[in-house]
Amino acid sequence: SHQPVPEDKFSFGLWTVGWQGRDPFGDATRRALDPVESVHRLAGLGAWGVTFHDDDLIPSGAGDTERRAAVTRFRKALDATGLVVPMATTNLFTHPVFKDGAFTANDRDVRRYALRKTLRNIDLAAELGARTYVAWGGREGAESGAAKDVRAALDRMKEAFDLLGQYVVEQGYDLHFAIEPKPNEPRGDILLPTVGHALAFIERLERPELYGVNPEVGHEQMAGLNFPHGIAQALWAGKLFHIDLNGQSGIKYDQDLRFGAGDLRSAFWLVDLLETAGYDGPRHFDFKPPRTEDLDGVWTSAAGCMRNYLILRERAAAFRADPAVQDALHAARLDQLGRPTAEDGLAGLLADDTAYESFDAEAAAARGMAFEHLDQLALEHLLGTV
Ligand code: GLT
Ligand code: MN
Ligand code: MN
Ligand code: MN
Repeated sequence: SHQPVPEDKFSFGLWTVGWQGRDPFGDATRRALDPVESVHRLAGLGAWGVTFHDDDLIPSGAGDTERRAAVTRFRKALDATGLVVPMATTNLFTHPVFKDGAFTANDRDVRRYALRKTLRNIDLAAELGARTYVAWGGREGAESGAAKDVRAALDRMKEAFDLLGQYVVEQGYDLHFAIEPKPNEPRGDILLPTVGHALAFIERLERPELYGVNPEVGHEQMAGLNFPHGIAQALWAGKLFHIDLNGQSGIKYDQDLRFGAGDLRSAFWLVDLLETAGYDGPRHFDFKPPRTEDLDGVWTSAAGCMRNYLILRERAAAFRADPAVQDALHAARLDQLGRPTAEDGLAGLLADDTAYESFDAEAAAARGMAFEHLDQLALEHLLGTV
């Protein structure tokens, strides 16, 4: 069935359905949503979890009493609906103080403020039971050359993440971090622009095991990259801690379309990968219902994200189960790719005449790979013609 249930682990950011449609050229087209209202609506649609930035829940500048009241109301809504908070994050991009970044701002006092703001919300994340803390460094970057010493900025980025890691360890929180890459927007160029950059950065941290990635579909596609390939490498590295699902049509501004819109073929292969790899983390939607929509359109868009995932999950499973596909996979020699190249070791490889001296490269070159047949079967399953 295409009706989502909590076991599907679908989650939404408060800022997604709550986006009022403000863009660089136009004002808001929708009223603000009360987080409590969003929790109830999402639960009604079959979602499992809800996520937030500190500022989505607690108006910035709120005093302690107002802060407590906001958290208490939110928790009541969670208790009433059964929705969980699998992840939380910090808003280090909206306030003008972050115009040159947060953890890597040139101004040291801004960096210290950003860390304190994050540490404060980590306490709230732990209090609400979150297991993952996302860090999207949207303002960490530059529009010009000499203004940012990138090596120094990476030193500061590492310093920040090491301090955050130390804090969760010292507090005994069961929380790990997921770094979210993005190539550009809002900065001209953002640091840690792709999954690959983030994975390499993580290995330089003091406690690499505490950090993984939170790749977003559209962000990798903005860089022209193959999203399922990036996800496969993150899974291979044991670093897929979280994922932001949405839609994007090619290399342009960050569209944040509902999941399934945009590059549908890529979405099909993504769902196929997540499901066959046994990824058991949240399926988190980070989309923006277009500003053409009223609130009915917002909930239609949110429901569509989940429904499209479930349809693709069904189509991908049917593809894998189809005997014709199994034959085609065999003809395409996927089983051979799964086999080590030299079980016989280096000595065996060197001693093997058939590997080189008598290897017939012309005959091997003449073998067709039969990939077109396999891909046509995939397309037919996606289109629902089989
Ligand atoms: C912001 C950004 C998203 C990030 C969120 C987490 S906020 O909307 O565009 O991609 O995932 O900070
Ligand atoms: Mn995101
Ligand atoms: Mn995005
Ligand atoms: Mn976004």
